Amino acid sequence: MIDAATRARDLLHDASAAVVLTGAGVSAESGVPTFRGPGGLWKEFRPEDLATPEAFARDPRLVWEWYAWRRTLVGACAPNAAHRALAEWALRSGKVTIVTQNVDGLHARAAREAAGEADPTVALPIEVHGSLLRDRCSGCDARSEPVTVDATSLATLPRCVRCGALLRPDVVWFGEMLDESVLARAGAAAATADVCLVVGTSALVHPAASLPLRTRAHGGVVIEVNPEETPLTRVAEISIRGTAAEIVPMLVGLTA
Ligand code: BJW
Ligand code: ZN
Repeated sequence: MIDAATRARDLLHDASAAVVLTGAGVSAESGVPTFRGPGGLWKEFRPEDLATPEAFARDPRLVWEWYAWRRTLVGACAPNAAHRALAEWALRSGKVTIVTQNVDGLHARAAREAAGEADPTVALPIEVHGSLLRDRCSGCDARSEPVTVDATSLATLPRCVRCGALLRPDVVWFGEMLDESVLARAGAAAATADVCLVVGTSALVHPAASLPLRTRAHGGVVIEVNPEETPLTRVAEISIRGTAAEIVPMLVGLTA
C-alpha cells in the first residue's frame, strides 16, 4: 500500500501544471493568528465590527487600530518551512501558481528570499484578498505604500494626498468584490491545473473556496493539507491531516 503522502507527492511531481491555494493555516506556524478556531482572530473580534465596509464607515478609527496592530504583528513574523518549500518548488519547476487568501505578505517574502539575485516572479502569489502591507484610498481607489498609522483619533488617521479621503488597508472585506483581474488569473490557474494543493484554509469564504472545484471540474485532482476536516475534504482525492510546515516540505521539497 502506498501511503497518502507518497501518492500526493507523486501527483504533484508528475503534474504539468499545479495550483496551490493557501489560507491562514499556512502562516500559523509563523505566529500569525488564524481567523476561525482556537486562538483565531474572530474569537476575540466580530468580523462585522472590523472587516466590512460598513464597519469602516461607522468607526474607521477602530478598524485602523485593529489593522495597525496586525501590521505590527505580521512585521515581527517570518516565512516558515511551508512558505519556503512552496517558493522553492515554484522557482525550480516553473509549473506552479500560488494563490493565497492571506494578506500577510509571507509568500512574497519567501519568494524573494528563495530567488536571491534571481527573478522571483514565478513564485510570487496571487493575493486574492489583497495585502495588509498596502494602503488604498477609500475615495479615489489609488493604491499606495503603507503609512505608519496613528489610530488615536479620527483626526490622526491617514488621508489620501490626491483627494483627501481616508486611506484604508488594501484588503477585501466581506461583501466587497474581489479584484476582477486578480480573480480571473486565479480562476484560470485553477481551471488549467492537473493538481490543486489546498493548504490551511477552512474553505468557508467564497469565491476563493470554490477555486479547487474549478480544478476538479476539469478532471484535475485536489489534495488537502489541514489538521482539521473542511468542506473541501469530501471533494479532495487525498486529505492529509497535519500542519503546513511539517507536511508541505515533504510533499514538494524533494521533487524535481
Ligand atoms: C492549519 C494550521 C497549520 C490551523 N497548518 N493548517 C457563496 C456562498 C456563501 C457566501 C458567499 C458566497 N459568495 C460570496 C459570499 C459572501 C462572503 C462569504 O464567503 N461568506 C461566507 C463566510 C459565508 N464572501 C464575500 O463577501 C467575498 N466577496 C464577494 O464574494 O463579493 C461578491 C459579493 C459582493 C456583495 C455581496 C455578495 C457577494 C469577500 C470575502 C473577503 C474575505 N475577507 C477576509 C478578511 C481579509 C482582510 C483581513 O485579513 O483582515 O479574508 S475574511 C477572512 O477569511 C480572510 C481570509 O482570507 C478568509 C479565509 O479564511 P482562512 O484563510 O480559510 O482562515 P481560517 O481561520 O478560516 O482557517 C484556517 C484553517 O487553517 C483551518 O481550517 C485550520 O484547521 C487550519 N490550520 N493551523 C495547516 N499549522
Ligand atoms: Zn484619494
